[in-house]
Amino acid sequence: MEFDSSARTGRYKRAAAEAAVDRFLLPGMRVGLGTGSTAAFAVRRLATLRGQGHLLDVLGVPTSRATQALALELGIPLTTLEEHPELDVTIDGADEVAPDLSVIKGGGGALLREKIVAQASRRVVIVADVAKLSPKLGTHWPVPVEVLSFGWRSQLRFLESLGARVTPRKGANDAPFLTDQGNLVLDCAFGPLDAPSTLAERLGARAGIVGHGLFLGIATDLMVAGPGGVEHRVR
Ligand code: ABF
Repeated sequence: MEFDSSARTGRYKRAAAEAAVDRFLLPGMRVGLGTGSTAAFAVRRLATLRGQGHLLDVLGVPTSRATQALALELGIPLTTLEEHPELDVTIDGADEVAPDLSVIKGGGGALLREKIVAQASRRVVIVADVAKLSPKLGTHWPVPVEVLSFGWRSQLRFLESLGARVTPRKGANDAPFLTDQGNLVLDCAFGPLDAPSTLAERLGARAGIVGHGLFLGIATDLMVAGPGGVEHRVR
């Protein structure tokens, strides 16, 4: 599927999200609800189907406070991983998608809960506009790294030593962005990654780094939408 100039506007996100809900959600399922504008289309599609009398027994586990608020606003019944530690499917967006369905996530700052929910799910469906496709992770998007505020400058130096140009993420009024867990996010521009798994191991071994946006071997399916329609890819 080729890049289409209009695809960069994300105009196909809704088609990908709605196709994923229609294809993968079944009555009685426990569903991880992703974060971001594409995932929000999936949440809204679920609400629409519920309004038509379908999927009324589906329970959602939100991946962020923002998604929880949207689901509650739409009347979608929610549960928790404590109640249901294994989920049937999670539908979530991504910032960048590589050909092997490894993805970079975390542009919305929900990367830690998104990964926890995804790894608790039997199926993980990434929904994306074709503009998110990339030959290699890191080509178009930095890797978000969630760090404790304690010692965060040491993490910044560590990440620079790995070759990243590091930008502490800012929130409103130029204050440091805080995740739902109250941690900081350092956006790390490494450029195209030849060995994302090696980088993921290094990040995982560092005390103070509590999460990162490399989702490797986690997505099982991709619903990608572009000018030619919606395509389903399997890892
Ligand atoms: C969340 O939403 C994040 O993991 C990801 O970075 C972002 C994608 O946002 P959007 O769907 O708005 O492009 O899934």
